[in-house]
Amino acid sequence: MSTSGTMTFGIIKPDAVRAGNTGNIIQRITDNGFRIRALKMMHMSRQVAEGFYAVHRERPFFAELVDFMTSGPCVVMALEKENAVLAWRELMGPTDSTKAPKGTIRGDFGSSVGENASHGSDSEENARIELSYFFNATEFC
Ligand code: FUP
Repeated sequence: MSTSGTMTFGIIKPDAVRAGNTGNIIQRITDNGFRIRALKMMHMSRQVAEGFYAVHRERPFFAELVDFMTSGPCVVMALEKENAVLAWRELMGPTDSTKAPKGTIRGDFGSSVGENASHGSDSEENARIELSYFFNATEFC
């Protein structure tokens, strides 16, 4: 039986990679039934980070967000599961790590609203946009 589910886009952010939590976070992802369809480590340029977060460019935290996302390598991922968008956001927890419950990725590995260890798409449409921003069709396994 094949249950392919849907895909979402995730990032293990530079704070979590720097702290040595890449493996811990990938373990949680697979323990929670996600299939990793694509994954790579990359160090975002300013242009790539600004393009990715273009929707936030007028927000007061935009410069800080781009500084943070370009501060070191991150890991970008295509994650597949039934209702992957919602399932991944539940596993990450709320945006602000200081308010995220223990047991969530942001609660356990993040430290603030900005340095929150992970990203996840907020809709299936944005998942498709974000996946194609970082991956070519040939990179999905
Ligand atoms: P999320 O969908 O949970 O990633 O959250 P948002 O789209 O609201 O925010 C995107 C990123 O902007 C967050 F991951 C962190 C950053 N951010 C701040 O740095 N300060 C804020 O007040 C809100 C968001």
